[in-house]
Amino acid sequence: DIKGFTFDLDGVITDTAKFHEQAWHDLALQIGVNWSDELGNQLKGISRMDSLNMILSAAGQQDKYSDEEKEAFTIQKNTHYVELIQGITPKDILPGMTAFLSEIKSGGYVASIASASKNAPKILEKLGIIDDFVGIVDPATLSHGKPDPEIFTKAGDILKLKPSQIIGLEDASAGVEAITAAGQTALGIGLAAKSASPKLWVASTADISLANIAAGMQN
Ligand code: B16
Ligand code: MG
Repeated sequence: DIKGFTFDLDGVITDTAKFHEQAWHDLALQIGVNWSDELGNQLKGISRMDSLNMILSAAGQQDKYSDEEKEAFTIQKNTHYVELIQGITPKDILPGMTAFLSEIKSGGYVASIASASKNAPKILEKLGIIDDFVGIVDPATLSHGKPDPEIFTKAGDILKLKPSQIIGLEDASAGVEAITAAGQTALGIGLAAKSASPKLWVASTADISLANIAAGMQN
């Protein structure tokens, strides 16, 4: 029986992707790397340094900068990103998710956060829902990013549940792969998630409810 949920943040609870994209876009322009929407999409769910490496590789500049210079770029990007997310309010919670979180609470389920973002606690505070989660995995403690299962395994440990008792929610294909590899049931959201064949799938967060999940689990 399902007793808990592990949540990705960006693209599942709120759309911070647009702010990540803007901050990376401005940094790319500054260092003379061409930007494309495709590149922007590839960065979803990818850690900060891995994102910078992808941007530099796309321009054939993967060996151009020292580790110190790369560190400085990620700090600059994050400072800009943190400015951009200052205005987040509870209105920025994606459709259906406020209702789903209260359904979870009244149903006696537990929830935790499996986000690659080091800014997750700050964002959940601003959304006013940090208390709806038993805990948040600290991405600084991870040896491997998604699609490795580590982050979802840790999010499941926080819930003190077995993988078979957990549904993980993800919008990125690497995230769906990570959930499935952790032995949890993947609920994929949107087209990008579909390609990784989650057991459960919805087109939008607005379609997520305990009743829809129960119906999908019977298939
Ligand atoms: P930060 P998720 C991910 O969030 C974002 O999708 C990704 O674009 C970002 O680079 C990553 O977090 C790290 O975020 O720079 O704030 O630590 O989808 O795993 O919730
Ligand atoms: Mg995501």
